[in-house]
Amino acid sequence: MTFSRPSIVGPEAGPELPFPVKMEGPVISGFGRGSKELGIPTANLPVDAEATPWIADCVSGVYFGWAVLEAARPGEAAAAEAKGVIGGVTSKLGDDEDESKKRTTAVSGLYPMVMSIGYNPFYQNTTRTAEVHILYPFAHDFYGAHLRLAILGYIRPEKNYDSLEALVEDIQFDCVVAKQSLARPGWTPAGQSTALAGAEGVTADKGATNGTLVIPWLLG
Ligand code: ADP
Ligand code: RBF
Ligand code: MG
Repeated sequence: MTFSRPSIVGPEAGPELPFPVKMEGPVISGFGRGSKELGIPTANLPVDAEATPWIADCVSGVYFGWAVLEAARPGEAAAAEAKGVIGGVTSKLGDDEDESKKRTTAVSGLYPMVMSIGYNPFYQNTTRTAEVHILYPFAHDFYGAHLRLAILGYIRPEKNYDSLEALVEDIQFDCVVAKQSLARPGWTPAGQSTALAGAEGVTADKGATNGTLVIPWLLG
């Protein structure tokens, strides 16, 4: 299948209002439909009317931006760890302070993301969900970790599909759109080393920090 939609969205200079939009919360369990098996695991966030009043009125569809994953928040890290989900490396590590730091920061960082907000017509959900696919191949789950999002732009409305393959293909193209759109300096956080640098299909050099985008609340 060929795609007629553009592979880069949003103005060259950077995000425009109402973006950036903030969303954050602990990574919770989703419907467990096997997104992971499809190669597109999605970290689900609580849709909370108080924390994100805008979400009830926003257009359902696909958005993109940056995600800060913090596996090291007191409490959350401990809870996630108790469930054995962070890193999966606990058995290899001792309990001294350095080792525990390594363990809880194993997945922390700034990552490009693409997300879906809506009812997923393909599955006919009755409640609205927010699910984030981080564009980085993690080796392990991070349920319970704190995820903070800077949503920077909108890609497309949500759709129904004739087949699961068609849905997956469209999502894969969303990932290309997000990566290419975020690779522009006006869309890349200033002074940061991001997982996007050196990503396949992206021209930024490894470790490049040529971004000019400033979002004060993104990093903490
Ligand atoms: P669920 O239905 O519980 O959301 P998924 O199959 O969507 O299950 O998998 C989501 C989980 O996979 C996330 O909560 C996270 O712990 C893990 N995960 C691993 N890699 C990624 C990734 N690149 N993006 C998002 N989640 C990921
Ligand atoms: N579900 C839909 O029913 N229609 C969509 O258009 C749709 N777009 C999505 C785009 C992205 C980037 C992501 C991460 C998910 C999307 N979903 C959509 C949700 C999808 O059905 C869900 O993640 C399933 O669990 C995948 O098997
Ligand atoms: Mg999910």
